[in-house]
Amino acid sequence: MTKNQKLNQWVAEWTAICQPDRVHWCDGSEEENQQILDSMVASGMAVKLNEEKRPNSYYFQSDPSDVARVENRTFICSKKEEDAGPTNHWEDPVKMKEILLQKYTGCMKGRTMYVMPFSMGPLGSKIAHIGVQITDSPYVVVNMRIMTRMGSKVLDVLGDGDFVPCIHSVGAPLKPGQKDVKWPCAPIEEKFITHFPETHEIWSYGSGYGGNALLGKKCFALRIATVMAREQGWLAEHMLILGLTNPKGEKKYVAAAFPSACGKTNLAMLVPTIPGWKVECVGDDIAWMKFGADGRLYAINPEAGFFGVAPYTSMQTNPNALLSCRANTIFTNVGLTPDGDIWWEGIGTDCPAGTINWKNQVHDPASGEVCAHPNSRFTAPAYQCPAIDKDWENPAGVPISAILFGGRRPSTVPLIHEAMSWNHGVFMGSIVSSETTAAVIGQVGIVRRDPFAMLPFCGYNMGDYFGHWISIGKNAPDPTKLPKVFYVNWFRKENGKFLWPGYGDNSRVLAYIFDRCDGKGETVDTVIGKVPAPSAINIEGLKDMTPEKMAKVLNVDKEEWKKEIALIDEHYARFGSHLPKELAAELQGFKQRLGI
Ligand code: SAT
Ligand code: MN
Repeated sequence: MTKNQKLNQWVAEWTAICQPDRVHWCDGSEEENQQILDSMVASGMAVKLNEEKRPNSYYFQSDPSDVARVENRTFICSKKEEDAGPTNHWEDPVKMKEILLQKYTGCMKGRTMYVMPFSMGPLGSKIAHIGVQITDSPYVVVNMRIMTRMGSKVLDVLGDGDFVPCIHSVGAPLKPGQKDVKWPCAPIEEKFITHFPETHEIWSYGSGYGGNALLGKKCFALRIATVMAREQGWLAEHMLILGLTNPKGEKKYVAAAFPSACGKTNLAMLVPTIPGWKVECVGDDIAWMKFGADGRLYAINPEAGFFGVAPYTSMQTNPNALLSCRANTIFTNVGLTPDGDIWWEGIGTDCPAGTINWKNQVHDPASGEVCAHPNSRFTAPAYQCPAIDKDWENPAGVPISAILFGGRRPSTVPLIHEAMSWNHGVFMGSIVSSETTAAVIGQVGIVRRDPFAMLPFCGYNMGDYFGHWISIGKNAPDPTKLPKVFYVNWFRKENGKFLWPGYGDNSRVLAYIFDRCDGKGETVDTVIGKVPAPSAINIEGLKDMTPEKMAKVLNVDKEEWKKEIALIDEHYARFGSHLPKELAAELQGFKQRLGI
């Protein structure tokens, strides 16, 4: 119980609906966390990992049907369908609440209802916002404690203020005496991840998986926050934030949007291969940005941890991520070794004999099956990252000099190009496209439009969201201080092989971006924007790279882009009258440059 009447009332109301056996208000303490973990180990939900190898860390296997976000079960329930727009699934809010209230009735029988007050963003920051999640999943509680600032401290900051109410149940009530399963959840067609943008509410049912169940993350910090940001004139984005320091010790911050499982965590904490440069991490998934008193755009990371993709994270590809999960980490759907540690494909060592796979069977490397699910995850506290930026919890945020968009594109899109203006940058963001990954249930490897990497994360009409980005440029206190906008593609291929080495060598591209923000770095104008002059990107010491190969990496082929135009036309047509006229003009200008 708190002094906040609205909160007490809300909890009482939902207790009556869900009918849990117990209600537990989370204080966020060490002791509470340990108790919950111990009880999960006792019930067989969790395995405690070897204390010497992986201190205070735990292992979980999900139900095979509950391994990723479920976009076709994710709904934006605005009063009018048009306000959800063509890219979201819509349902009438009254009808959806009717359906869900039936499901929620008695849904926590036999379980504990946890009440978790949490802050997205440093406690008390002006850019931060508070939510309260109720859940019947102890797994969700221990994850939320890593991913957000969670517990009693939040209630002190909340006072009698307003919060975003987040309701979550795994949708698996227990009958008297019924034994629980390892990972309770509802069948896929009974999962609902729903958002009510007009009332800033989140109702999630039937899934225990990260993006569906840790409601501070995608549901609040993106879908509901995009709505709040539009109302209040700021930006809630699917972006990493990194600090970049050059050999002279000068520092700039960069924000970058890529779809899920396209390497945001790797870029956010990369170890540069070029001497003298340093990358530090502010966040790896979400950025909230507001203008500061000096007219610059400032970003905070609303999260407090990393919910990262495990496979192919190694001391070679991302040592800082691997070191972030050396202790105090939760692992989900990776492999479990006989000595009580974790293993996944691409971790950099051979799989120890007798390792258990994510489906709880002894892994047989000869079977062709993977040991860790491709979307298996680690949940690690951000402060454990050796490359964490000293200002990652600065309540004022960090000033952003450049914004990057990108995706996985095997062809057409060069390593990097630069927008000619803010509106052109918005155009670039609006046409982001990428091959799909295992982060969402569905087919992997098909190219789809994923504007601003926000396709599954925008809480209102995507056309209006484009308009909001245009208006940020228009209303900027000082347009000369707006970040520069770039589009990158690490994934261009020739004969099925990547042309660019990626990972730490992406620092070469970051160094070029740094120079461009200072008005340096030689460029060439092309139909899609400015690309680096042939020698503007430092390829010194890069094995297997030649000027000829570099030319392919940077090539802008007009014929390929003409083919792309048909796809952009189709994409834009979906937004009808919600497409901002500024973007229609950008597309028109692009066509003219292509001579069509
Ligand atoms: O949505 S999750 O946070 O579970 C992972 C992702 O898609 O980025
Ligand atoms: Mn993400």
